[in-house]
Amino acid sequence: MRGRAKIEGFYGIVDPSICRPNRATEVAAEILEGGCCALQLRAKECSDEEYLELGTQLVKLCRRYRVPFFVNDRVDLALILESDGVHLGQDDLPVRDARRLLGPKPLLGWSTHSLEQVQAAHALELDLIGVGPVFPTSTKKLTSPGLGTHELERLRRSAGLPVVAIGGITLENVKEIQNFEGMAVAAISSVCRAPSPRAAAARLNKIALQRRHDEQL
Ligand code: 3NM
Repeated sequence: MRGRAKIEGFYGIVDPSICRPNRATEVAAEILEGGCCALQLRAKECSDEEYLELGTQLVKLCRRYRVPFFVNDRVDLALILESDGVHLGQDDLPVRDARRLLGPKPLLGWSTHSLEQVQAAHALELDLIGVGPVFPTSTKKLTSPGLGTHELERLRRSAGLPVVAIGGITLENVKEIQNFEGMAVAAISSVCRAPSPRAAAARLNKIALQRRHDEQL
């Protein structure tokens, strides 16, 4: 398998617009305590200044837990924050250009939504891909109503890179995903809005780690 990232278990994403007001740092700390293989800041509604302020807090927390910190979409903010990785969407800077700006070190992820896009990822210098939405979600505007777990499995098998399954994943439906080999699971609303983000992250992390080898719980 290509890619330098060890992405298994829960991939935490903190979105301040989904967390209760001014609770994003607290939610990030809880996710790190609960357990995750990476933490991403996704803050499309923040100003750049707000993003950098919050990002600085999250970088510090991630360093303490030795968990890689990812910036969503923005290579410029990633360079300023010296993040461990950047996650790009299909409409962001092309992967090759992002890599040229970032240099060789930072990990690079790319969102994919179809087999065609997963196959296109084979030719790119990536460390991981997102695959989704697995289930319907209102957190991100997407044309697909959800790939479903069978299609997710088909894309996981053809990825050749660590995969982060994303989109509408909850503590209940995560169990419908059969095989987590080389795959982590990401969730925004079901963790950021949980009564205890710590407990929600810990549970998702445990399920994803236990199911890496086709184990059935
Ligand atoms: N990317 P929630 S779905 C950020 O399919 C994101 O690439 C997706 O949020 C993709 O866990 C999504 O609240 C939203 O559904 C995930």
